[in-house]
Amino acid sequence: MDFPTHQSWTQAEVEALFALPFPDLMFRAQTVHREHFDPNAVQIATLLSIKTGGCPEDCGYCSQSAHHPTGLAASKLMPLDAVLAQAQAAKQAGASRFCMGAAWRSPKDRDIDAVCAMVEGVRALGLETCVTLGMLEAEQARRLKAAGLDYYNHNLDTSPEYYGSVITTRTYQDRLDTLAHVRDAGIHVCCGGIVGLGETVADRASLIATLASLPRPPESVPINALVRVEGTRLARSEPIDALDFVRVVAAARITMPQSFVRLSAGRESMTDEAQALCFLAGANSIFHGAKLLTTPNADQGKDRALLDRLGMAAWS
Ligand code: SAM
Ligand code: DTB
Ligand code: SF4
Repeated sequence: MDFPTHQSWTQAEVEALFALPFPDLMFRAQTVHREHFDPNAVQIATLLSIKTGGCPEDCGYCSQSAHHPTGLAASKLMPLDAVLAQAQAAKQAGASRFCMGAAWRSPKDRDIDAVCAMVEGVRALGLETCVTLGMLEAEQARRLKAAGLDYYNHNLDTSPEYYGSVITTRTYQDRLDTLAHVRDAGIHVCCGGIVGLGETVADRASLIATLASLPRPPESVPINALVRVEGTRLARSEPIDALDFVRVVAAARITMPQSFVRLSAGRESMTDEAQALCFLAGANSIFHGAKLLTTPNADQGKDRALLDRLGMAAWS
């Protein structure tokens, strides 16, 4: 099959990428990667949960859903000074990007006031900013843009076909609407998904094709491997094979050549060798820090040692 060079990809075309012999897939991904990025650099991002737990949504994977008995204590929105102290520490530890997440279905207008102040403060430290706050109205997106927000993260999570088995409290269209508001406000879109939710290979291809065929592809594409949290509905899902995970990263790179592809949740349970293959496949960002939002992240010392062993550097 001839693969498209244009922006629109079908599920069948992405399935054909997955079906390529691994060396051919990796070669294609590296070739595309080198046309647009320094292949030896990764962007270091740090995550902070600014409002944890008690979320009314029923996302089957999430530790923060009130539908799940995960034992996670719900907290209020963090105060500005505490957030800025964490951002400063992240910068000191080598991060150039700071991502703040809140366990909301959608923020209230007064929440937006508080988050705008956080965005301004984090930017003033010289860090790129990203927030993920749930569904957003058009005016809320414009206010975040005015505060200087660089990226808004809102994931499609999985294929349109499998979505209903993962989340019932908001629709795929709700997510697409939020992405359109973010795009229209002039904020960069950070949108990806999770694998290892019990989806099929066809679902993975459909997710990637949907992302790549958005009116404009997201500038940032996080690929998460499910962190299986005890008490969540999907805690017993079969983990994805490491090489199949690499194939998803490669397909994201090939179909969205100019986007940052972020090796996001799930690194803690990946070998160094699997992570190295993800970098070869075109991943060029990692979350660095003791925690993701609520779960442990890969060890920070091991991250530094891995980048050293690979001769790779932090992108800035
Ligand atoms: N509440 C907001 C929302 O869902 O839009 C923002 C925070 S939410 C935790 C951000 C994203 O993290 C989710 O869309 C999902 O893709 C990812 N995520 C959450 N829990 C995860 C888990 N256990 N493993 C992997 N990814 C996860
Ligand atoms: C994304 O795609 N992955 C990050 C970020 N966007 C907000 C979140 C990962 C969360 C992993 C589970 C946890 O720590 O609660
Ligand atoms: Fe709530 Fe976000 Fe978790 Fe879904 S993923 S339950 S919306 S915090």
